[in-house]
Amino acid sequence: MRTWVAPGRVNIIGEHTDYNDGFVLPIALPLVTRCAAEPTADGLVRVESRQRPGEAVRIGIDELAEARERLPVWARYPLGVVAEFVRRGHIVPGLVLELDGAVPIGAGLSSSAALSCSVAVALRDMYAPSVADRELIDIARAAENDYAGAPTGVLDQSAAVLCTAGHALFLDVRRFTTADAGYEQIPFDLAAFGLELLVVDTGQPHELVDGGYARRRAQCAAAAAELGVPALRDAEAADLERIADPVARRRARHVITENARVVAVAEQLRQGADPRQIGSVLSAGHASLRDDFEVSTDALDAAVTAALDAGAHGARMVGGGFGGSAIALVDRERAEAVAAAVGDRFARCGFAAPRTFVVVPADGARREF
Ligand code: GAF
Repeated sequence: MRTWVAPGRVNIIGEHTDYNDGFVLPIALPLVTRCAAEPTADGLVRVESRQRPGEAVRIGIDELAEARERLPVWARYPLGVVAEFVRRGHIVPGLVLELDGAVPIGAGLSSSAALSCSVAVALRDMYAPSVADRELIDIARAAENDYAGAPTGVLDQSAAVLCTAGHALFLDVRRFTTADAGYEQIPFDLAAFGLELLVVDTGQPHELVDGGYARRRAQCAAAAAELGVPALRDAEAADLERIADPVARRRARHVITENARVVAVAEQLRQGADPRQIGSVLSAGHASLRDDFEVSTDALDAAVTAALDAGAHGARMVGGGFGGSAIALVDRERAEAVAAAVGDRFARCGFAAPRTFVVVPADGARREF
């Protein structure tokens, strides 16, 4: 069997902007999902996951399109990718998939895209080498949206496929999805500045299939429609007063200000600025997600406040929210103290102990051996 891997991600800045045609700036994590795969000619897909012992699924490729409802939820991600390749006309004679995910599930670090993209790169290499990265990303997104029922944008799949070690990926979602342009690898070498990026996994599971994420998407679409623009990417702060509903206005304000934060951070990093300078922008992003977009939680807020109180240069929740993880930008020599301070704050608040770890920008999906 050969093995492919795809990573989880953290987004440095640019949350809930992807489905508004805006900007994002993720890095890939060193944590990956591993997909060992073998082609067969028997018309079947056999898939098992090390995280789901005893739940192996065996199904005919021609049954996939109809089988979704009776499959276990975890299996809809890998099988959704196979179904999507087939739906797009690629011939898949059969395959065996053995999955092993090291990206924590529900931590807001994009374990789902790591899973779907690891299968997608494996399938591409085995059966559809002409598929370019943009289509591969779209296949993984479609599998998650349509087959697994998770209404994501393209942030996570793009990060899982396009990111490179040592860089943050600046992605203009509209240009990328319409013209296969608009992405750029920006050096993000925190170690050179004596810095580290700390991830705090609150342990509170975040679930995209829940309604909160879909409701935010609908509110953003409605706000764009009210303004008469294709997406909130096209709106400006001056437009906000034309949105009648105060909640929709706050949602739109988050998207407009967040896009501006991505552009500002990308520009500072491009210029080679000391990343400490982006810290306050990251913290402003958190305040906006907490107050305007209302997707933070008490535990995420506690992680961010405790990290900042302990000397972090900036901190924010990452991903869709409603649980999951936060990041903190810290001086290397303060990393342990900041992690300890977050742990103390969690204990005092009665939250379960968080898991904290340092990450560096890693490579996107690839064949491992
Ligand atoms: C989740 C989604 F999957 C992404 O597409 C993105 O919208 C993110 O939440 C918020 O930025 O990870």
